[in-house]
Amino acid sequence: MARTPKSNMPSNGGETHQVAESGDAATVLTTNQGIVVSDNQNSLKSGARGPTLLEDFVLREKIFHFDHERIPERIVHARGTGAHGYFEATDDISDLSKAALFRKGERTEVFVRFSTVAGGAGSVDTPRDVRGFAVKFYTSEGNWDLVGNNIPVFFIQDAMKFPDLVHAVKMEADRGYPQAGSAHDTFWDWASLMPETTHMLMWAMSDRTLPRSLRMIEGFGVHTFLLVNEAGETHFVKFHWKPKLGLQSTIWDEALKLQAADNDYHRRDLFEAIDAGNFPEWELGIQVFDKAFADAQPYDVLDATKLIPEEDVPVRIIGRMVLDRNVDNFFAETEQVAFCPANIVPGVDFSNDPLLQGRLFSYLDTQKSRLGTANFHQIPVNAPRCPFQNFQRDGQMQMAVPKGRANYEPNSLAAHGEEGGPRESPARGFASSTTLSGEDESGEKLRIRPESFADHYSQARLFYRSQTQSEQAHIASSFVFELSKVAQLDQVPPRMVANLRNVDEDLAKRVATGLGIPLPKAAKPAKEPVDMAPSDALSIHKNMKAMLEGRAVGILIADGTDASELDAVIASVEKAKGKAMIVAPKVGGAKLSDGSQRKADGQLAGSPSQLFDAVAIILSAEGCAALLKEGAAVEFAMNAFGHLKAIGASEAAQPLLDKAGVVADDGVTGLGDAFIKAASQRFYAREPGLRTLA
Ligand code: HDE
Repeated sequence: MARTPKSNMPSNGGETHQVAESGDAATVLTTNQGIVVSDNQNSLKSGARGPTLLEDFVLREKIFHFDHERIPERIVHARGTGAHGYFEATDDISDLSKAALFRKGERTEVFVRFSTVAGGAGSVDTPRDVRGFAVKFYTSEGNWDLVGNNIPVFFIQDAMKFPDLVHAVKMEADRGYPQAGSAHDTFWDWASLMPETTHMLMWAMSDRTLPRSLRMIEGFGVHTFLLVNEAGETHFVKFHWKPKLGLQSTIWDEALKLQAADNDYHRRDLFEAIDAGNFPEWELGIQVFDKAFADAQPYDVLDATKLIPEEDVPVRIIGRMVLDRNVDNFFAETEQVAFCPANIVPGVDFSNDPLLQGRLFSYLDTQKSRLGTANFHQIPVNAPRCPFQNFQRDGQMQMAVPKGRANYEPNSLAAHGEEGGPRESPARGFASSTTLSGEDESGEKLRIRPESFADHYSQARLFYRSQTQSEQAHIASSFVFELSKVAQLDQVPPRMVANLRNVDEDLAKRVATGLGIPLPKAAKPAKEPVDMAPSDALSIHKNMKAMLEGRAVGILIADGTDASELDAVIASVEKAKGKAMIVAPKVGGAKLSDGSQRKADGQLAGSPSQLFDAVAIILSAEGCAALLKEGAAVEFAMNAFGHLKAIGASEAAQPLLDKAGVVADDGVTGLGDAFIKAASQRFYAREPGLRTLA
């Protein structure tokens, strides 16, 4: 019984057929072989209620393709989000590097992927975790991948330890939890036995791992690299990304509550900002130094657990990166993008950092396993934008169709009038320059850690002592929180605190007191730490910008809210380049004082204040009375206060503030200019009155 469904006509199953309006080949649904599909709702059966026929190639192809939709997720950095943009060189550094992308005024297309490290692809956006900051530059001389993090140092010094680090931090082998977090036995067991992790742990326990937005994080190349100029001269270099919106982090309680409010908080924030034309932007900076400087430091510049204080080598800004286009397809682009630190262009080179050297192998290997073929470079998001050709052939999913017989060289095919294929170019080609960098490159074969890598505590101390009081309290409290989750309380936390005694006595005492354990004997350091001059660049609080740009203000309203007050707040938030979001008990909105109905951007129950940077509460007396009975409204104010945010409130909203325990301070204002000024910042001084910090 043949059926020829008409446009949008329900079929026998109550399903809707959406039929192509014209026979145009571009709009009709086809199989992967280009056969036009006549029915995308029903499989081919023998009789209306009979068995499905194996002959149904449309069904078989559709299900077969679906069965293979997933690919292995990244072993680390599985959860991420990406965007397209461009890099523009703004300063002439031809004396340092011959790379075309650094020529002043040159624009290079980029793809950036931000990620968390420990969690699976389906985990949440806001655990306490390092953020990956990977940039693929499609330069005119080939692809350069700067695969960095939002923290300038790393947990380990040698690639040999990476699988151990990752096994320890990811969910535990026998029980499959916890997901996306380091607050568990195996991580701290391992970390407390590895003093070289101490500096990175300080960063990981700071608010750096709780970013407010991916648009408000720094990025770092971490390793020391080399810049190479036309004359072949080399300099050491460290790469830095500095966000235009300044640094901003959430606080721990807020991050926890964000996990309940919006699992996709960071990816949504990035996507919506780009979608609205508010393109995130970073400056690219370099710290350049030579062998004489490197040799004079108390640390080794090849050791990825060390940074170079910006006070010692200032960061010179050489370009800007703007992300101005969202992906069209998450899988095709963000999931399939394959970063490899080994992708490098003439003018940049690797140093002998043993962690970097290991990465040069790992990423190519992982991409082959993840994407299934040596031809992953042909996927559009990975393909260079400049011409590329060689004699590599075949393999799974070969997309190119090379012509002719030239798949080897040398060949003399051109002499017979055939295509001879490409040839090497000593003049333009990449020539390794590490022999010029002054590093050791000859000697015995040794499995050894250099003596110059032995100091594990001086820079951890430098980091801690460069923080504000509030930041120090956050660090101490996170150590307490994480170590409190460790079951072997008598073993692991004392071992960790023993290491912390080499960082800072006060920190160690705070953590021991917070855990309620006796202060253990200090661990014996491999090398005695030294005091370094504190560096303001290491503090988030000293690098925040008081601005509403890029931030969101949640405005709680209810029936009876004064329309002109509401409009005035929205106008002043938008004038300050902030985003005003109306929250009401019902998403259909509220009936305002002037009788008009105002639609909400979010329903109160699903739009708690942790989603916003500041809140305004604009209520009439009746509206306030109604909201006093709503737990979500009381929590809206209570959490905004607890998360150190500005609260601007109408007079009639006072009973709600009282019920929420909001007490007057600089961040609690009326609705005028004072609120806009307050909304551009956080009120860290409020915190000690609100919760016990270590
Ligand atoms: Fe990675 N890392 N890593 N890593 N890493 C991966 O590659 C690895 C390291 C970083 O958005 C993997 O494609 C080793 C440092 C980022 O796709 C894998 C070592 C830094 C991303 C891998 C390190 C990073 C990765 C997993 C020690 C900061 C996400 C999937 C020798 C400078 C890239 C993949 C993206 C991803 C290996 C250490 C940053 C397995 C062996 C240090 C941002 O290849």
